[in-house]
Amino acid sequence: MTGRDGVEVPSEALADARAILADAARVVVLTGAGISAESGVPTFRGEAGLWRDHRPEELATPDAFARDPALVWAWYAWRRELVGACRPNAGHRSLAGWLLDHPERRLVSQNVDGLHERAAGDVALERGVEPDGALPLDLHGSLFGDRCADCGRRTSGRDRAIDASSVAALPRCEACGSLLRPDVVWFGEALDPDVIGAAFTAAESADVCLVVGTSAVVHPAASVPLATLQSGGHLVEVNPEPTALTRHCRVQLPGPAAAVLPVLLGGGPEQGSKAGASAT
Ligand code: BJW
Ligand code: ZN
Repeated sequence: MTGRDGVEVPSEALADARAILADAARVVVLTGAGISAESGVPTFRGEAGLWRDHRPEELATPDAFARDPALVWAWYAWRRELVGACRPNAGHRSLAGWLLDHPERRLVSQNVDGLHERAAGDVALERGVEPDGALPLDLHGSLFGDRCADCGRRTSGRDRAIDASSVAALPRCEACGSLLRPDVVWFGEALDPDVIGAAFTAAESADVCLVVGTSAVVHPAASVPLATLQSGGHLVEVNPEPTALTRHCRVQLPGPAAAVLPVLLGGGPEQGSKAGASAT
């Protein structure tokens, strides 16, 4: 994981990004797994990614679940435990505070970890306001939700202990008795049309799309910033690595989100170019 302390953010790029955001009447933010990396949540791709040892089609597809539901559930039970012990970091908190300050900014997330929701709740509570303006449109569902694989009935999976030792032990729907599955969007499945529709509407009318911690290879999520671009808006990216979108960006801020966002958006070290942010 990238070191947190003393990350240098190029001051010229930082000034450009701040100016672009200050000039924008409407901003949409798209986040990916990288924003949660410094909370301890593994990303999907890359050296330390979740899929270094598993191919996506072995675990995150409807076919994989039909073939071996216990294997898929074992992976999700492990991730629930891991992510459940993680906390929002300075990047989530900074973003939540910035969104609460400006209702014309919209957060769209590919993440299923619930850390944006928790940061929004924490920051809103500290301010004595409602968290709604900082809640994300969750494109890929929630790691902590369950859904019946047959009738679609949704329930919370937060307090459910998963025994994935055999298919017989897996959780079942109380309404119809079919297997429950995690309430996430797998490859080949359609995103909720209302959610992805709202994301594109926000992106099309945005002057800027701030793209944070995503490799931008999974569609349709990766097309959200392109909608802003096609409508004449600009992209600003926060990512320690170049991505599929970098060549389209007005500004790329190379660094970890937990360090860069507090410097860019506030809620961290004031006005300096040295981003000594830490996970909270
Ligand atoms: C840091 C950092 C730090 C590190 N700070 N940054 C068009 C073209 C080609 C293919 C398609 C297309 N349209 C659709 C497809 C097919 C497919 C797809 O996109 N495939 C491509 C991969 C080739 N898409 C789908 O199947 C989608 N469904 C669909 O299109 O349905 C159509 C349909 C219509 C009608 C009926 C039926 C069907 C669904 C996609 C679902 C994706 N689901 C997953 C799993 C969710 C559940 C789970 O978690 O288990 O979502 S896949 C996985 O990838 C997860 C993520 O949300 C998603 C994106 O990953 P993300 O967030 O970008 O993570 P990484 O790891 O890739 O990147 C991390 C980044 O962070 C890196 O850049 C690092 O550098 C950076 N980073 N540390 C900041 N500290
Ligand atoms: Zn059911």
